[in-house]
Amino acid sequence: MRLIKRLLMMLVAAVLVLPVFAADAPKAVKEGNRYINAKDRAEVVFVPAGEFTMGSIEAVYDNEQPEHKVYLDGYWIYQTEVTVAQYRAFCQATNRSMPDEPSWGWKDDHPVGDVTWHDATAYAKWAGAALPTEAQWEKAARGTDGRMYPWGNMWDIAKCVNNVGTSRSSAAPVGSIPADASPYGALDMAGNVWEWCADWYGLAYYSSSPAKNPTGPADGSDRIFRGGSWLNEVAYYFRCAGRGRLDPSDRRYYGGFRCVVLSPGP
Ligand SMILES: [Ca+2]
Repeated sequence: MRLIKRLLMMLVAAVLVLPVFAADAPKAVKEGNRYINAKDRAEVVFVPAGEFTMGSIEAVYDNEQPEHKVYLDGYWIYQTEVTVAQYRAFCQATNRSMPDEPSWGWKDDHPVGDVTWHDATAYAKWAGAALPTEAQWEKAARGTDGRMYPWGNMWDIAKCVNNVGTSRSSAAPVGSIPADASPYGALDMAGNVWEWCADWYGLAYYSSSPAKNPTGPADGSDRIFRGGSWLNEVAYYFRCAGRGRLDPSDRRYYGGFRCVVLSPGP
């Protein structure tokens, strides 16, 4: 009986603590701060306001040129891609169907894939968030020093979920490689799954984009898709400046997303 009483007391204590955790918002906005997004329990990291270097000097594709300075207001970005468990909760809450199951099955801690840009946008809205702009995505991945990969300038096969000679056959749990951390602590920005961004794709957009908070061309046919995936076999695709694109109604089983939050609350 004593054991049962103790278990009941622990249960009551847990219930009392939960609402406090759910309201766990940052008390101050500063670099390194983190909080949990109440809606989907996603961990979110802060990217402080300021300039960063966007694009590449020596690009294989012209669409990364010119390298240029961009100023962004501060924002919060999900530490990892949205997971299968999070996306399933969204589907259940909004009466949607899950995408087709991948060959390795749905695993709760894997990034969700096979979602369209419209699906990703709907999730972000449901979560009280948004898709990152292309500039927000790139700054979160590379910081302010113009580095090539989230961890630095040298390619390292061990530092992201990739298929560069690894014969991978699936995605991996989000955040499973701590060394794949950006200067702000965002994980999996190189590899695991490609990630939708909010912007339309524009081949020459960098030649005319605004220097402050760019949001992409006014229209287009494809949306931005960033960061490479577990399926890519060439290191080139994992560079922070690399620009992928895809029809917003298309879906790839190696493509998912993460969100940004502009106003995280008190
Ligand atoms: Ca990724």
